Amino acid sequence: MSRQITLTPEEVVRLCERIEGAQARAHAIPKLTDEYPNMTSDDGYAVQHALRKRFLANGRRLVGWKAGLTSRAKMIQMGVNAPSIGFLMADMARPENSAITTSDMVHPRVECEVAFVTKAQLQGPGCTRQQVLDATDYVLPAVEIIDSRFSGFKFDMPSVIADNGSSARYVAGGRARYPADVDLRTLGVVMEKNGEIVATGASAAVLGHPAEAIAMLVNILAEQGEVLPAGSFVMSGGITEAIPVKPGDSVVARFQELGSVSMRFIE
Ligand code: OOG
Ligand code: MG
Repeated sequence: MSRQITLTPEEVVRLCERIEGAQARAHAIPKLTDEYPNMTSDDGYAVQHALRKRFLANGRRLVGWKAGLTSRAKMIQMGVNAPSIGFLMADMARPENSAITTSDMVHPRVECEVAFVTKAQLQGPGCTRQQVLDATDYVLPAVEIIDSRFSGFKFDMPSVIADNGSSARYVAGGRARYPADVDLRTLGVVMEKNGEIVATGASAAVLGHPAEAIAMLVNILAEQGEVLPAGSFVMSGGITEAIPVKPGDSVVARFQELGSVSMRFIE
């Protein structure tokens, strides 16, 4: 499959710097396709790749990846029709039950996800759900805090991919389980904000089975000539729509069989 790149290398660097600045200063920018209407998803991945190289060069550590836009609820909420992937750095993690600052984000939202930790390398193309399950050490519940850098949280595929899939923070916790000990299709989740239920769902909402999202991620990595190393932390995508949060909010995500993940938000 040939990649469709329309941006010049100089434009990739320029857009990478624009995204990096918006992330670092938490300010919203217009979606990239306003200026580059012919941008493709492959162009988006070229910008994301440049961003990852820049972060690594700055001494930041890669811990894993995230699949995004893998449930219908998320695709409908964001008006897109395909999944995407993004990378996760160690410094994006926040401890369970901690106070998470919001002044360093534009318009954060929370979503419940099943996370996988791998014990063997996974490689595409053609990676399957079963290969993912065989390579999984354990699964655990996670909350991703996404924060699009685009005005109004509105974007299209090329733009959101360049913005690293809106990745901002993540909190893992609850109870780790072996994948063979739980039915990963039927896990119920309840998201509470300030004691009220704001979203509910079941894990099958993620491509029928969350391991399917990890296989999809591995296959997208393969298109970029990359593998998923053993020991990776990988999030499979929001099960329900994402919920906006502001200072003062407290959030609990309760997962059947996997326990719960809590956090609160401060200025
Ligand atoms: C894109 C990121 C999507 C998920 O879990 O679906 C994502 C967005 O909605 O801003 O992380
Ligand atoms: Mg997510």
